[in-house]
Amino acid sequence: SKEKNLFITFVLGGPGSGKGTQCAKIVENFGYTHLSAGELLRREIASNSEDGAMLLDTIKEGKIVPSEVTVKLIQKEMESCGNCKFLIDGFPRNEENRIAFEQIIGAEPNNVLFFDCPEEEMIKRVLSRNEGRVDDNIDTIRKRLKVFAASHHPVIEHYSKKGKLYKIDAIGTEDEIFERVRPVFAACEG
Ligand code: UP5
Ligand code: MG
Repeated sequence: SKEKNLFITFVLGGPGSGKGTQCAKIVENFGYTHLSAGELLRREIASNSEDGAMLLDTIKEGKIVPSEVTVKLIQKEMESCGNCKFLIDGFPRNEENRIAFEQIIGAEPNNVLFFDCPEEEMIKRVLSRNEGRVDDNIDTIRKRLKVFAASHHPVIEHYSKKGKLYKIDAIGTEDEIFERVRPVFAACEG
């Protein structure tokens, strides 16, 4: 991966903070490849992989999957890239994830978005989503929020110190929020 011209953005924020929604808009406007770590894990479960039962159990409990599993799935997606501009959505979730990515991929993100959203709003959004996700029930949502609260600070702090963090107020309409996101990517063009 070192010889390739990689450009990586990590897209972070709690459950239902709008990561996937805003990634879709970034893809439309700026032509990135969107890799949702959660989607890659759900796809792995659906494909009846060896790890499937463990992954399903971990997701139902709102816990974080072993870093190696997630990073390998991300790595597989990154291998055959055309433009090599990636949005990595919902990863890294803790310091161990972050360090494993840097070691296995041999790269760091160029920038990091953090969608800052109050818990009540995240709960409301996830409960009103209707995609049949096994983790979109109030019990699992509470567990996801606890895990998020207990693990994201060191990651955010690390990238903040490096001057790579863009904290975005995630309250407002989808379009209002995208107008806060746009300048981060517009600055990378040209
Ligand atoms: N919505 C979006 N924007 C809105 C707005 N501005 N106003 C009102 N509504 C808005 O949005 C959520 C819902 O809100 C949608 O219905 C949307 O229309 C609406 P979405 O964009 O889907 O939010 P997102 O932040 O992507 O929420 P998601 O639930 O996907 O976040 P999670 O981080 O919880 O889920 P993820 O898929 O990343 O991970 C799932 C699980 O996989 C984790 O809990 C964990 O168990 C596991 N996992 C790992 O172990 N490791 C990883 O690296 C990644 C995942
Ligand atoms: Mg998502």
